[in-house]
Amino acid sequence: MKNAEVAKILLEIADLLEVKGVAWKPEAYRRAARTVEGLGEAIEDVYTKGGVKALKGISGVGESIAAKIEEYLKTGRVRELARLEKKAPKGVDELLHVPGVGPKKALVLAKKLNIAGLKGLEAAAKAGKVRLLAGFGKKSEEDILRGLEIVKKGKSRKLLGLALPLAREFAARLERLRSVEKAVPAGSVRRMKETVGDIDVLVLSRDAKKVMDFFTAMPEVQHVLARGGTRSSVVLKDGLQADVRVLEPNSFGAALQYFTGSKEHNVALRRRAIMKGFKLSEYGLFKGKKWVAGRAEEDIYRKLNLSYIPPELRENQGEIEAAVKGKLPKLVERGDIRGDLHMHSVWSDGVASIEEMARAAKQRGYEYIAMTDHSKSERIANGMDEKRLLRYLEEIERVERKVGIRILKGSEVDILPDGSLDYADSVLEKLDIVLAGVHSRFKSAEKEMTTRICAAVENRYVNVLVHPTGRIINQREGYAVDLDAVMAAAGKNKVALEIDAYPSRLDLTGENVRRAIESGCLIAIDTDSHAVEHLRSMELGVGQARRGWAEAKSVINTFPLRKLEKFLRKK
Ligand code: DGT
Ligand code: CA
Ligand code: CA
Repeated sequence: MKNAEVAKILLEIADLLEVKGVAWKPEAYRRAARTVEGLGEAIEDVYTKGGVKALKGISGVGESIAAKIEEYLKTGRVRELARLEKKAPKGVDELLHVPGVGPKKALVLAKKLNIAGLKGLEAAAKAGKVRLLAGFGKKSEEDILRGLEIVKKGKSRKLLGLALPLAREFAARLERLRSVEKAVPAGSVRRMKETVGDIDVLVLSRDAKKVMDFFTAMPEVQHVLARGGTRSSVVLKDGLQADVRVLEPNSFGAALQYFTGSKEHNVALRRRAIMKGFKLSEYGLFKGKKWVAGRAEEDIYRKLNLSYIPPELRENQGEIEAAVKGKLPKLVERGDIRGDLHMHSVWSDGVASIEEMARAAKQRGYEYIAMTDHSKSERIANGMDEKRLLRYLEEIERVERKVGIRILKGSEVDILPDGSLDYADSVLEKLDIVLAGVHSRFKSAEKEMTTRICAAVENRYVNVLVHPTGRIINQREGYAVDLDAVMAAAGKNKVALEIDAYPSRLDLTGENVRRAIESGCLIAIDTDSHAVEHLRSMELGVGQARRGWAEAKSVINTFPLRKLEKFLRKK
C-alpha cells in the first residue's frame, strides 16, 4: 500500500508551499493527504482500476493533486516537489515540523542562523541564539526546545491509525501464501495503543524461508535491518519498523501471548505461573520439562486459572487480579456502536456534503448520526453564523428524509476564553446535540482553562465535551487542565466526555477513560470525520475505550436512539 508514501509527498509539498507564503493551497494538500492516508484501499489499486478519474473521486483530491499522485505512482517522484525543494533554503521544511515554528519563523531561522535541520536548530536554541532574532524571544526559544522534544518522540513512535492497517495488510498478504497457516499482528498494535514503536507480526508456517523471502521483499520495505532463519526486521518507507517471526504450532499461542505484551503484563503473568508451579515462556507453559500448553493463548490463561484477558487490557493495571476473580469488564465492541456523533461537512471544514456523510454512515450500518459543523468563531474552519446555521438545520432535515437515517442536528460549538459558548442559549436550544470544545488559547494557565471548561460543561444545553485534553499526538501537548475537576463537573451535568477517534487525537487515552468512568461520566466515541474516509477511525476510538475498561453501558453512542435522545435532553 503506497498511501502513506503518497500522503508524505503531499504533506511535503504543502510545507514548502507554506514556506513560500502561498495561501490556502497548503491546506488543500494537507486535506488530500489526510484522506489518502485514511483511504482503506491501496491508492495504487484505485489508480489501476480507474485512472486519474478515480483519483479525483477521492474526497479532497482535485485535478492538480490527482496529477501529482499519478506522476508519483508512475515514476516514483513528483517534479513539482523537487522544484519547490530546490527553491527553498535547505532543511527549512524540517524546521516547519517543530511545534511553535510556522512558515515565517522557519524562513527566518533558516536564513539568519543558516540552520539546516533539527540538530542545528536544537544547538542554536540551546546556545541562546534563537531568542536574539527579531520576532523571537526567550519564550519562543523555550517553546521551540519543547517542540523539538515532541518531534523526537514522534520520530520513534507512530500513530496506531498508520500502523494498524499496515499490520493487518501484511498479515493478510502472508496468509495468502500457501505455506502459511496463520499470520497475526501482535505487540502494541494488538493492544491498540495509540502510538506504536514497531509492528510485530507472528506467522504459523512450515516454510520459514518462504516467509522471510516474501516479507523482506515487500514493496513498502525501505531496507532490511536483519534477516534470520525464523525472524526478520525491516524498516518501512514511512520510517516504521516491522518484525516478523515464524513459529511452530505448539508454541504459537505462547508466542502470541508473549509478543503481544505488554512487558509489564508478561512479568506479572510469569510471576503467577511460578506461583502455580509452572514456567511460562514464549515457547509455552511448562511443568518441569513437560509442555502443558502453548497452542492457543486461551489455554495458557485457562491453565493459570484466569479468565481470558483481552489484549487491550494487558498493561498490568489490575487485569490479572480481576481475571482471577472472573471480574473482567465485558468490554465495548465495535459492533455495539450504533452511530457517530461528531461529523463535519462542507458546511464548515469538511470535504463531503451532508448527504455523502449520511450515506456513508448508513452504509456502515449506523442507526443514527449527528452532523456537527463548526460554530461562528472558528473562522479558519469556515464556522457558521446563526443565519447559516438555520439553513444547515434545514438541509439536515432534507437529507434525513432522503437518505433514511436519523440525523441529529448538532454543532461543534467553541468554548470561548471566558467559558461562554459561541452561540446563545436561544440558538443552542434548537439543536438536538451540542458538542463543546476548546479551539483557541490552548496555552492558558491550568486554573483558567479548568474554570473555562467547567463553565461550558455547566451550560444546560451542552451534551458532549469534545477532545477533552486537546493533545495532538506528536504535534501538540494537551492543555493544562484539572481533568478530575472537569470529570466531576461533566458527571454531575450529564455531559459525556469524548474519545476523539481521529488518528492523531485519540484523547481521552485509555487511562483517562477509566478515570472518567470511575468518576461517574459517560463516554462518547466519535470520529470527528471531515471526510467519508475518516469514518473508519471508529475502531481506533473503540480501542481506547477498551483500554479504559469501558463497557457498552458507559458509551452513549451504543444506546438505542430513544435512550440517547433522553440522555441528550438531560431528563
Ligand atoms: P512498542 O513496539 O514500543 O509500541 O511496544 P510493544 O509492546 O509492541 O513492544 P516490542 O515491540 O518491543 O515487543 C513486543 C512484545 O514482546 C512486548 O509487548 C512484550 C514482549 N517483550 C519484548 N521484550 C521483552 C522483555 O524484555 N521482557 C518481556 N517480558 N517481554 C518482552
Ligand atoms: Ca511493537
Ligand atoms: Ca518488535
